Amino acid sequence: MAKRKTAPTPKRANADKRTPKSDVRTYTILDYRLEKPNFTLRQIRVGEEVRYEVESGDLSAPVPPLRESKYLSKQQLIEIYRWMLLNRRMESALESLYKQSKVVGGVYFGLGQEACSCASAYALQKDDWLGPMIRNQGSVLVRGFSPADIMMQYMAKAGSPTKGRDASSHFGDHEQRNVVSPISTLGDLIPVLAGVALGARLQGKNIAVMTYIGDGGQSTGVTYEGLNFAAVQDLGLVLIVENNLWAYSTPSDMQFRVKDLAERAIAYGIPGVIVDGTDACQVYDACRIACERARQGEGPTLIEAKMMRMKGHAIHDAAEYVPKRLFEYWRKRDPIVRLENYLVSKKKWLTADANQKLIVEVEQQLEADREIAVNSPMPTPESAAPGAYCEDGCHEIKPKYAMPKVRGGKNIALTSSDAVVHLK
Ligand SMILES: Cc1ncc(C[n+]2csc(CCOP(=O)(O)OP(=O)(O)O)c2C)c(N)n1
Ligand SMILES: [Mg+2]
Repeated sequence: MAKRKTAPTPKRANADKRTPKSDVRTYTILDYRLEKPNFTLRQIRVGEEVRYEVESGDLSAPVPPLRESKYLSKQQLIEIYRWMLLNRRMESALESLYKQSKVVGGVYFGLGQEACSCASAYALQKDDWLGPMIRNQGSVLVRGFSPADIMMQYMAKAGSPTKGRDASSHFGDHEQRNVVSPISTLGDLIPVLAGVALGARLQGKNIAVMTYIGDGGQSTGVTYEGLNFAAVQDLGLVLIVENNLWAYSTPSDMQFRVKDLAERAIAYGIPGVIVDGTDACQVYDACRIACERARQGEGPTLIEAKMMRMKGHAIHDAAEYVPKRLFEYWRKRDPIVRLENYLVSKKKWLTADANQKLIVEVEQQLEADREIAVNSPMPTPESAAPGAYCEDGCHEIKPKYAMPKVRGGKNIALTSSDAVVHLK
């Protein structure tokens, strides 16, 4: 049989030119991890449904130890552990409240991400600012909101930080706690926090401003714009990229092509760091260094925290598309269990009794806060108007209760007398 002629391989433009050594650039991404899980997933279809299976990767790898913190004292690490416990117990209380139909709207969980939220916010100082997202209720607790505040918020109670105007985590505190309210549009908090750092700079001080973005949300254009702005202005932004492997039902390897999201830092010209997001010590140390850099006016840091979203996107999502074996793998890396073992068995910084006492105290605190939240009244209709634009009543907005202006898809023209906002 005649041999088929193969077409000559096209010559690559620069194939003959050796790259001179001086043109080779190398970059460093600091990686704090003591293990580097590397799973690939295969998409499968079951009828109409799309699911995933683990295709490769060692699911039986032993759980690594926690990395020793360079900075945390025994007392500080126990405090972080307590915040993480409070974070988790509060979210399970919220789940029960939801099942009792007491929650208005949905509930988002940070299960498996407590070390990332609590240990990062713990690295902030009083003058620094925080911009939490939905999975960061732990950060919000560390920053001084009580579990009652958060539970009232989810139940839209009158006593909640937004006085019942929002039914999830859109609340902040610009006066005392330096917390910017989360913005649902993913990525939008990043330029806002960069702006906070710029504002502080204009007032003569460099501060650390910390916010979070997911593996999905980091694909947005505004993430690039915000972080690039912070980079060129040397603003003290600490951006924690929460790579929890899923964005809704999209696995992270369908979201980006780079191996590690920390590599994105190279393109911004800023330091990039990888931490195991289930190891509170690693999270804290990386955040502490990033915050110090920020306060020195040295600019932003991108920290990629690798972990796993241990529930569905929100309470309505049973996460059927996630391979069960992946859940099992990460369950063994539960951030609270790992820290508990470290404190009790490895370091012996907590006796079994002291640990039990601490857990009981957290539960008692939570029960007391749950009572406050459940017993808080719902807001009155009249309370919707005051304080919408300012707290002190310097703008008067008269409530007007009437029929809706739009009915059956038909617009009813507004007249000037319909205007109900009176500004002084
Ligand atoms: C700009 C924008 N696009 C889409 C959405 C809808 N949305 C809300 S959460 C979410 C998934 C986010 O995934 P990820 O960023 O990985 O965060 P995670 O939920 O895993 O913490 C999407 C697509 C949104 N809020 N904003
Ligand atoms: Mg995600």
